[in-house]
Amino acid sequence: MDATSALQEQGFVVIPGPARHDLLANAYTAAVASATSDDIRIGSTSTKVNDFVNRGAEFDSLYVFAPLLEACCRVIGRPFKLSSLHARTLRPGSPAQELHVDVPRDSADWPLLGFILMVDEFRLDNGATRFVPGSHRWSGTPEDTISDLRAEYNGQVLACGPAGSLLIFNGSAWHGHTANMSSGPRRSLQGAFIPRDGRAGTDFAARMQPETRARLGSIAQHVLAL
Ligand SMILES: O=C(O)CCC(=O)C(=O)O
Repeated sequence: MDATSALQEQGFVVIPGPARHDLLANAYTAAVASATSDDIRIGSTSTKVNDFVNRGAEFDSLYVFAPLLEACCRVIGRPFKLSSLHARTLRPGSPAQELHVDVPRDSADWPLLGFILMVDEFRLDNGATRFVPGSHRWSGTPEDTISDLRAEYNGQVLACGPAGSLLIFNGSAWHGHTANMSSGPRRSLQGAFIPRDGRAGTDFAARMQPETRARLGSIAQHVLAL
């Protein structure tokens, strides 16, 4: 199945990403280490760092990557913008996340196109994201349907890939990270595009740094709604 059909039929696809993964991993480590506490959120399984638009040129190619923008055209189907771009390090030993959708259908932010750049390889043992294929077409949510949201779901598929791969998914697909049973972190860059009239998770115009603005091309400026 080609990538377009996979996204349409299964609700997710893994493709080669836009950047060299070794450069990406070094830049990720440096950017996370230099973030200030107001941009860091330490959750029960993961550590997140906000706003990777303003953390280095190494991340610029991600949110203007042509296959990603093409996927936005298909899934969102009207003018769109970037809503968020953050780092998520899933810590070793973390349990599986609950199955969920990213946005309810009655939200101004629907349809949502999500993406995850695998800074580390996503494997069966280190927390690869699981998906229920075809669930982006279902009207019910996991919360309405399942009693144990962390349990394995019949027919679920793990989105695995080598470091540098890009996972693109329909935000209505049922998904969540699996348990990280390995001894290492599972690092990723995660973001979402939403309809242009929706409310972005990050106000990129307000956060824009002069050195970022100076290097942005017209496509980047457009998707950031500057
Ligand atoms: O990190 C992952 O694999 C999935 C993250 C996710 O689904 C979320 O944060 O909503």
